[in-house]
Amino acid sequence: MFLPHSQKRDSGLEPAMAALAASLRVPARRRRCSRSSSAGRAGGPGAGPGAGRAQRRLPHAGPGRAGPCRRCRRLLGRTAKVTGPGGVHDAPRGLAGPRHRPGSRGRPRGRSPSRSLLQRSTAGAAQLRAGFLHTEHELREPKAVSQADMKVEILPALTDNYMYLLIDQDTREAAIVDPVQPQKVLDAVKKHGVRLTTVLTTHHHWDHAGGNEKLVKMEPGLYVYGGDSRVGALTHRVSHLTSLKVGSLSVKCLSTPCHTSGHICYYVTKPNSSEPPAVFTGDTLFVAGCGKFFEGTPEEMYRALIEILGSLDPRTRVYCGHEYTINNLKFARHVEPRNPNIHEKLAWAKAKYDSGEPTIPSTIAEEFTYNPFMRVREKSVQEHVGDSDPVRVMGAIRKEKDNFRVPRD
Ligand SMILES: N[C@@H](CCC(=O)N[C@@H](CS)C(=O)NCC(=O)O)C(=O)O
Ligand SMILES: [Zn+2]
Ligand SMILES: [Zn+2]
Repeated sequence: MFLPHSQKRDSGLEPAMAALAASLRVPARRRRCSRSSSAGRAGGPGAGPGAGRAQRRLPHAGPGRAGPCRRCRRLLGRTAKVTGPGGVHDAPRGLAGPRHRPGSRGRPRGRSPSRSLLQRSTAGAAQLRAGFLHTEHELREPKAVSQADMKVEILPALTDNYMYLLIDQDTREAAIVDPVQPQKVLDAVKKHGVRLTTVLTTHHHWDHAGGNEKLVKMEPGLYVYGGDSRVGALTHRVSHLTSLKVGSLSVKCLSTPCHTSGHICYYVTKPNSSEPPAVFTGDTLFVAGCGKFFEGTPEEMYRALIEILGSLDPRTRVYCGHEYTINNLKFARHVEPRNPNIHEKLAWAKAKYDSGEPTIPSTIAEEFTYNPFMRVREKSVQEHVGDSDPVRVMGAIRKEKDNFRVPRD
């Protein structure tokens, strides 16, 4: 049934519950608020971007204020609200749809996620919700990065994803990167008074491409780009160095297989402009980290990070798919404890987190100073691994991060 835009809302929960019924692969504990934990933990590693910060006393963040949830300290998105026992809640990430296999960092000690889920799934939907959900999650606010040539509106989505509204200032034409929450996208389009023509999909995973079908139903005629036939509602399959336009902005597609085999990063420049370009890196490059190697090899990630993204204009602003900065920097600090850039960026990121602001964007030049996956040619990183081959170092630190327990400082 067609509804006017004003009546459409992303509950976030229906696809989530359907996904839950279809699959028992929810990383349960990682998605829970500390208060609903039977162990009485005050959060814990893996609880979100601020995991490991759970013991810190933060000023009260009351309803409507930006900031971390006062119960579990996680920064949370605006739209995934559902009504459950005790009031309005955010749909926890574990209910937000099928995702990749959960990171080991978030698992409860001595309990596998699947076992934990199984226990929950037998308790019935109501109890399941009650176990997962809690009240008064605060908001992660959108933020705009403006230049004379382009504007990027950072739109927090789900628990720690980002969508990006890219606006060509000359023509007011816009593209949306990874629109997993379509209503939120259309609200931003309306707010800016721009003409949305284009969807840029970084990869097919649900938390990035899962809103495509719904968005094209709400806004027929959109061009949907992506590098993988698994991307929903795809109209144009792109490959390495495919070029396209968003108004007067030039977008170059960069094939960066590894996290998924069809992953694309989008590099955006304005011809004849002296302002910095932008790159949308999805789950290939994060601030201070990189994506898991689900469908690729260390060689491929080396090529993606060092040879492709690493050779862009160093001033290029990096807009990545998730808010993982704090946890990534804690791992970076573990790899290079004496790198002052890591300590400085971590202090900065914690301050951002506490004020509810994104740690996005960084720049390519900055990433080379603290991101261990961009620093595999550095002696300090190689010494940590005990190997001087940069590709093997890439593989070794990825493996180490997959099993890294994030400290709670
Ligand atoms: N570590 C993630 C676990 C979720 C996860 O696996 N995320 C994917 C992208 S959706 C990933 O590639 N993470 C990179 C990493 O954990 O280093 C978290 O902090 O929540
Ligand atoms: Zn992914
Ligand atoms: Zn992702």
